[in-house]
Parts: sequence; structure tokens; C-alpha cells
Amino acid sequence: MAKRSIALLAGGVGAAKFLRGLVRIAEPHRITIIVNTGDDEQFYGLHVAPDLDTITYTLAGVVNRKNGWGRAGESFRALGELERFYGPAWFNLGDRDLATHLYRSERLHEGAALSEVTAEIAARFRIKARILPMSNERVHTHVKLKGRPALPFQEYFVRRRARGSVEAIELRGIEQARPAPGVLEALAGADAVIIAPSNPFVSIGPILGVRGVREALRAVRDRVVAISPIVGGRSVKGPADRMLRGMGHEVSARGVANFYRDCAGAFVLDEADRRQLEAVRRLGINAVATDTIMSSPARAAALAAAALAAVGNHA
Ligand code: FO1
Repeated sequence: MAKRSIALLAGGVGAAKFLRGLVRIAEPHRITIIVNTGDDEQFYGLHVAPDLDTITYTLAGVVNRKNGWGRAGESFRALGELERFYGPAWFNLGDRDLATHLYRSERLHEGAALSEVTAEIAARFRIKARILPMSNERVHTHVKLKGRPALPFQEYFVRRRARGSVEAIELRGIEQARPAPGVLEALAGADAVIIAPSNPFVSIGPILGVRGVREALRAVRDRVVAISPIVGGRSVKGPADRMLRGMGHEVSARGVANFYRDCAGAFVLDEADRRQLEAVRRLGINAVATDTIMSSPARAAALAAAALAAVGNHA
């Protein structure tokens, strides 16, 4: 069991899967998870924070395992009633999940910061790891498709099923966003900083865009390891491959490593991409190959151990 302190930069489902492994080899109370909030959206007057909730529900063991998001054993009766007033729903908010959004929204309305509310929710779910939103200020990710105006992220991802050629990602509000309390301290003080195998543009990109975060990572670059979400030229899940292509990047593990080269000293790619090790090393990054497909918590734990070892931390 690693006694070291670990910071994880996280999006939603991929990062949560990775965490199921990380908590097997590292003490949860030594883990700080810095979570993307660019995907947050208002529905029915409620503040929904999908990535924060995916991480929380996964660590609490109450996530819907099939989807990777939302609650297990969920029902959708309230959503059915909401459709009476608002028309057909395209974003599936379950009855149990709604309780979290109601609580969060009420507390934000009272003036609490998102980081405070996130800690309260985590405590109610008896989570020992520290979960931090990247910022208490609102950042709203928009996706610009070819020939169309930019869409809010959830409209692109869920309503349009991530179809279309992505030209650019807009992180609205990013210039004003300050890191949430504890974010920069966690990065500076960690024995290892792991960039989860999440989408580099819409999951990790917003976190790196928050004032001071990229600089904080550069300062500890030797302790930062990123994990490729691209295997064999395709994303393991989601539209990362299409985004890389659409925005003119190489669609490969090397293409992702290049994106992180200034702030990550180490990079984990899949065995299937072993041939790219030398090319990544030529970017000045310590590259290692291992099995990155997290088909079970045990495999996710092995991946977490390989990532820690790449920055000199052994589980
Ligand atoms: N993803 C979907 O593909 N369809 C949904 O209806 C949906 C609802 C949803 C509700 C709450 C929540 O926390 C997440 C939800 N997600 C849904 C997942 C979410 O869109 C994405 O996983 C993240 O935003 C990307 O990390």
C-alpha cells in the first residue's frame, strides 16, 4: 500500500475506472482528485456536475456499472413528470441522482462554494479520498463543429451523441477561473501527480486551463505521469480520437504525449502502441508500455502501479 500522497487529474468515466484500481494500491485519504467541471450544466434549474458525481458515486460503490455514470438501481419517475412541463428529456437524470443535484443547487444558492458542497456530498457518501472541483468559478465547455455554432458540451456529447467533426473547443469563463482551494497545494505537495486516461481536450484540458495549474505541473514535471486514452489509434471510449483528428493532432498515443509534453515527465501507453515508445521518449518523456485496458479493478490497479512506478513511486 503506497504511503505517498497522490494527486489525480480526472474527467468522468475513464478516471473513475482508474480510481477503482488506484484505491486498491494507495491509501484513499492520501489521494486528492482534481475534477473537471467544464461539463457541468443546468437542467430544470439544478446544477448538475457529471464528472464530480461519477467520481463520487464510483468511490462510494453506488455507480451504475454498465453506463459508468449515474446511480445503480436507478428509476426515472421524476424525469417522466418533468417531461410533462418541459417536453422530451434528452439528459437522463434519475430519481436518486436528482437528490444530489437538489442538495448541491440549494447549497450553491445559499452561497456555499462548489468545493465546500463537493466535500459535503463526499462526506455523506463516506468517501475518504479528497475530491476537489478544478475551480469554484463556472467554466462552460463548448464544442465547435464544422459549419455550426458552438454547442454546450452536454448538447454535443449526449443530445448529438458526439457526432460531427470537431473544429475547436471553447472553455468559456476559463480566464476568470481560479483554482479551487487546495488544488495548487495538492499538486505542489504530491509525491506523484497522475493525469487519468481521460479526454485530453474536454476532460483534462479545462483543468490545465485554470489559472496556475499548468505552471504548477511544470514545476513538478518529474513527478507527473499521464496515461494515454488512445490505444491503437482509437479512443478506448468517447470522441477523443475524432477530436485529435479534427483539431489537427496526430491520432496516436504519441499525439497525446505531445499535448502533455510540457507538464508530464512520464507517459504510460498501451502494449499495442509499444512501437511508439521511442518516439515518445524523443519528446523528452519517460515512456513505458503496459496493459491500459481497465476491464477489471485488478487490471486498473496494475495500471495505477505502473503509472506510479514511472515516476519513481512504487506501490
Ligand atoms: N451520458 C449520456 O450519454 N446520456 C445521459 O443521458 C447522461 C446523463 C447523465 C446524468 C448525470 C450524470 O452525472 C452524467 C450523465 N451522463 C450521461 C454522462 C455525462 O454526460 C458524461 O459522462 C460526462 O459529462 C463526460 O465526462
